[in-house]
Amino acid sequence: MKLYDCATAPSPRRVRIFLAEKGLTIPTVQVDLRGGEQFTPAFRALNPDCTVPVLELDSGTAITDVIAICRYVEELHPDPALMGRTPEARATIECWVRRIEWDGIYAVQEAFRNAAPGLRGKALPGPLSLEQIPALAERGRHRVQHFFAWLDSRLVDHAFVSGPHFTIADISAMVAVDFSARAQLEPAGNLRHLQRWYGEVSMRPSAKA
Ligand SMILES: N[C@@H](CCC(=O)N[C@@H](CS)C(=O)NCC(=O)O)C(=O)O
Repeated sequence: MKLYDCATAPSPRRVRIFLAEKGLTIPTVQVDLRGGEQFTPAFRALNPDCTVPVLELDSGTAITDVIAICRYVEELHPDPALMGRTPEARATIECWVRRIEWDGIYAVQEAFRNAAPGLRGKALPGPLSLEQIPALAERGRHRVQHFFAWLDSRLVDHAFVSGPHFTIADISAMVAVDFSARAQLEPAGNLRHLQRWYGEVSMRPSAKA
């Protein structure tokens, strides 16, 4: 197995944290996204979407999605469970993760990629050359604040996003919060439940991954 990674990118970090929580290390190849290595013919042959992370299996199969990679690893190494042990837990954790992706990670991405000077003509990850749309950056900023308010309310009476246990939902939400700092959109200090949770999850050794 080989993990195609980029140390500075949020999506592969979700996988790195997941692996660290499992106590696993996988040989890693760094892909220089700033230098455009994701667009080389060799990388396109592996992943035509030109994104990381990619988990390349010994069979040659390439898994090109964060959650699909985590699912594969969870099935091979069920402990500690990070994606739920029961059908109910698995389904609800998946709901939280999708919500965090749509309303959190993609909202930060919308705000960041439509405004960062270095991403002109690259408003979305992937092979398409798309121009930035300032109104989308503005919309993204608004959506991120809505997401943080929701996350804060979710954490009022839950230790972690999905309940009493740390899961992939916490990994995803923490990465969304850290990603928001790149767009100067960090959650406000008065979101105290979010801040309590963030202080705890970001102190876990895996957060350094
Ligand atoms: N489908 C992927 C998308 C991952 C993604 O967006 N990766 C970004 C890094 S965070 C990327 O590779 N960007 C390449 C680029 O911007 O050209 C997933 O969620 O696993």
